[in-house]
Amino acid sequence: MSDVQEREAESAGDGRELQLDAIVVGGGLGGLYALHRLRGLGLTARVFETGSGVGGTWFWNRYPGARCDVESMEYSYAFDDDLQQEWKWPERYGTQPEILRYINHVADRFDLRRDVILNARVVSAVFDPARAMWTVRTDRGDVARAPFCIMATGNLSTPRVPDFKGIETFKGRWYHSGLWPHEGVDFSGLRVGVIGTGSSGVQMIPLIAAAAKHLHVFQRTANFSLPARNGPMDLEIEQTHKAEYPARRAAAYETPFGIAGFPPPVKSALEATPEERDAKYEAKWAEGGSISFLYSYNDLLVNQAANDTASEFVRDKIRSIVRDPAVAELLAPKDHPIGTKRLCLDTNYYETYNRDNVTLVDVGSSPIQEITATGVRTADAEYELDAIVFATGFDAMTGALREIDIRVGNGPTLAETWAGGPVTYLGLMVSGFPNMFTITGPGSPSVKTQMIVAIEQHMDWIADCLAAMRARGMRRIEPSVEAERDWVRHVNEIADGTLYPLANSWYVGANIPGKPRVFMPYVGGFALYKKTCDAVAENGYEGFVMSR
Ligand code: N01
Repeated sequence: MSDVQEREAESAGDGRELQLDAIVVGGGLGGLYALHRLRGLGLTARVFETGSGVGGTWFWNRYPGARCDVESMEYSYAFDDDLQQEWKWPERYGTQPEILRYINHVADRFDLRRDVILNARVVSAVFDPARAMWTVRTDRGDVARAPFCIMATGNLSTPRVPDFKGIETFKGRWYHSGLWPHEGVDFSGLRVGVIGTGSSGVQMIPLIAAAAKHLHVFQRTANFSLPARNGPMDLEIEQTHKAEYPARRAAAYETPFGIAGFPPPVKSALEATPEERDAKYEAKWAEGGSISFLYSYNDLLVNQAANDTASEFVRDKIRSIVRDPAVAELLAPKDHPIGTKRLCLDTNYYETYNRDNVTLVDVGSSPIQEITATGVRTADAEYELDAIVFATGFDAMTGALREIDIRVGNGPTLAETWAGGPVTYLGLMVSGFPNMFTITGPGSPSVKTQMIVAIEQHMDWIADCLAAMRARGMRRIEPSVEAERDWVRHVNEIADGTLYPLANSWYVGANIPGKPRVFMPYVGGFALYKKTCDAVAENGYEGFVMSR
């Protein structure tokens, strides 16, 4: 495959037809690293990206307050030591503009842009079994062919606005957190409604409240949020971290979530006295961050009684911050154990409900009936608004892949194959879809880790696999049905041993009406997962079928 020459042939539509060694779908952190690794193997590749710039999640999510919930010193590529030594992060947690600047820097520094085709949404990917060749088409007419296709389509890249009646009649402006206007939005003097209180809502609500004339927050389900304790980068922490970077990155591979520096807890929450527990939770609350808090004890995510102690601690914090007891009670989550939905990190989220210009509307008990010309109508009231923000989330983990017409010959699409929920082997490949890799696909740790660690581990594995195939003269690879079935069973068994499935989260697709309820990420821990992937490779790609 390495000697396949790139050629630009007759254009189809407005686009170009390309013959490549590999096609990458998505120009975010995953797609850019894929391109870098493919080039390193001497392969020709192109990245197709819907956006007008690189960056994926960080290109689209420009809402006020958008910021990473993993600390800056961790949330970056590890593959180049000069890069990680030279880049300076100004704050403990990176803002969206800062992270986007970093990604653009990487694109320039490694000369990636010349192989990224922007403004090109991939609409289909069809594999010709006779030629062992993928043909990928975009919405603007590009056609690219390559033996390998790498889906770097992201886990939270398909924004979803609920199917509210009357939305087209609204006379004001409306926005989705994941499709934010590049020029920003000026909310000053406006009556604004935010629908949704997940990570996006929790981050934007304090800032919109500060700008708007009045803010109504429409909450269907309360979410747990912890203080981020953001601030300027501590220079001593930065220097120490940089001095230890290679060791820390290696150590991250030995952790459950891909971040070093959190000693695993050895004690059950139920073995501690109430005073001990309170002191520990209090210290973690003061320190900020979600991993540290959930790592207070070793059973918070597997034992309901243990979890109750942490959940109740945070509920009490909410009650102590929010002055109106009725509002505090509405904000205190009671329907899921803490940590089983993605834990939010905030700056002044609960404090915001003490402002005179903020009203919490419980749309759990009185659901939104319709969007009207002038605002939102719930079962028992009407709210006049000038602007509505949908912080209503994404068709997570499978949405972007299901939207592409992916098929082999005239066979069923990937969406049809996954009608009952995603099935993969290691979250890396799908049986029946040869030579298609998914970066951080469902069934891999993905969203339960530091995403960039997961991306690098996946793409390193894929690059090694492609090199091994080349060395053996193999042209085709896919998982066996048995290996895939066993992996899916294993992913489910591990999830069932935790409290995660108890929550109506996007991890199980609960936010998308009609989506099958399947727990999608692998929660056995990143370290164990990586060892499994490595062992599979060492054993001659056990569970995969290769052919010439
Ligand atoms: O989306 P969400 P998100 N009527 O799905 C509500 C990552 N992220 O964009 O819980 C009324 O979490 C829904 O209510 P309910 C992070 O992994 C990271 O906030 O389904 N409400 C919920 O409150 C995160 O988890 C960062 O009852 C409706 C909200 O909308 C993931 O992205 C920042 C509704 C959606 O919450 C997604 O977060 C931002 C309806 N019909 C995002 N439909 C950081 O790094 C939905 N909702 C910090």
